[in-house]
Amino acid sequence: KVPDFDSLPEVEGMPQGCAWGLFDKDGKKDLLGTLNLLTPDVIKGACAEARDGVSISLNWPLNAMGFPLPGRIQPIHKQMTLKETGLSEGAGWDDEIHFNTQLSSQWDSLVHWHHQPSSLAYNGIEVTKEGLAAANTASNAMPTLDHWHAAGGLVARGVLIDFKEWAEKKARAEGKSGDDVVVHPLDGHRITVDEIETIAKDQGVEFRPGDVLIVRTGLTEYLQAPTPEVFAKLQNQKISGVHGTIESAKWLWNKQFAAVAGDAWAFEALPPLKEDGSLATHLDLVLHPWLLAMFGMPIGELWDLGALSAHCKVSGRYSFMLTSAPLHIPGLIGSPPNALAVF
Ligand code: UVW
Repeated sequence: KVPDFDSLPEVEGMPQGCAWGLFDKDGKKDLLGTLNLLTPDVIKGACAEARDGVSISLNWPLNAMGFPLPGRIQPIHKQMTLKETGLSEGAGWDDEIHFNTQLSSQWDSLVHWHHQPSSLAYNGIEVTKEGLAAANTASNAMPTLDHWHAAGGLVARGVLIDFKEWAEKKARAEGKSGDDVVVHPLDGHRITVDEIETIAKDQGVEFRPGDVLIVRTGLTEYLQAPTPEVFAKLQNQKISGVHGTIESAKWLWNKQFAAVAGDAWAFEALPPLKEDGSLATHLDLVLHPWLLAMFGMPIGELWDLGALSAHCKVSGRYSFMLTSAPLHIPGLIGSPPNALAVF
């Protein structure tokens, strides 16, 4: 049983609620964080969700972001005949890819965002270039995504919280119609834990320890082929997501989620807010440092949830078996999730 936020053992120099050391074993620093909640019983429960023979990919194409982003290059995908590679005169093809792992569907590993005042990552680990450059996963002491492979990847019960669907249903129930019903993911709605609980109830789903919480705002569906309206809204830099507050962080820990994910840009709503409610910068993100660095809870972003939403609506089932295996590259900071929802 994992202690709740207020009962977590004190970690010197860190605020209450820091989970460093909790999953350490045999004197070795843990590198998996809340993936430790995926016990054999939890995985068996997740597998029991796969009973309808339906599998849905949650992966946005690597090149789906319909416009350039500062600091995050567009993927370069080079396809070559075997002759062009110099390998063989035979007929056939190879390809090479160069991409930033944060531009499309992704996992943020536990080293992507640190506890800002200390610059320490999960478990108090100081992340260094030398550490990240470890030649293989076994010698890599940074809590990066490649360690998931030694643990068998991620198999968990996924739960979709379809905020967009619920908010638009609510708008219709309030008598709105036409464009007034649309809850746009670029209007910067801050989804509270009360709303998540209400949506779960409305969808008839209950959370269990070890679940992966997946929140849909509809964002990837709007970004793939951006209209002039989308470009105009992007200028405001208001992106819907889970409300980035310490209350949200506490709730996410206390629910014992193995990970969280969504189609939002940063999972948490942007821009972040300061404690007095005024707009802040990325330095003041709340859920990134709390989840990744303090809890060891991976964050999934820009997952493509349109087809999942449609299936959940038709089937009335909002829980499923979720599988995900990041790329296996030692020192991997972010990765396409290769995520599947199986019903
Ligand atoms: C933000 O852009 C805030 O998040 P990430 O770096 O995880 O994409």
